[in-house]
Amino acid sequence: MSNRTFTMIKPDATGKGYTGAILDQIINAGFAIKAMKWIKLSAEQAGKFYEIHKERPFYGELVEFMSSGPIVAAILEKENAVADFRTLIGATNPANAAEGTIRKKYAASVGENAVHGSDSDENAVIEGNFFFSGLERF
Ligand code: DAT
Ligand code: MG
Repeated sequence: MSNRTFTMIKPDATGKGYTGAILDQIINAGFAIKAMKWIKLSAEQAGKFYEIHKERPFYGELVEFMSSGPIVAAILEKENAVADFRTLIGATNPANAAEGTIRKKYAASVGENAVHGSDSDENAVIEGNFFFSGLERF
């Protein structure tokens, strides 16, 4: 089991000024930041990141949203990182997310849901490599 995951704080959350509070909650939950950057994706870059969803009906909306403002991308380390981070962020739809989770507290809708978390060890590596070179992490 890998001890790393990949996250993004999405444009809804950065735009509402939740970045600091979300990073606080992530760090307080025991995740160490191994790489981090504040960037704005182009529609082309967002489309490539979410290519796995390109047949889903919400793909266009997702790409437009993810390129609408700045994001924070980060690689996180903790024992059981992928599963524990998914627990910390809560269900995709904030209406179904558990009390106290990041999405419950900060997300407005299923489409604009504040944070991303990798869904497997394999995707955590792929997604981390999408954003960070070897020089940018440790
Ligand atoms: P998750 O981000 O919880 O892994 P996912 O991989 O199924 O969820 O979907 C990726 C993102 O796509 C999700 O964070 C928000 C968006 N999305 C998912 N389902 C959606 C829906 N029914 N309507 C609009 N956007 C949706
Ligand atoms: Mg997913």
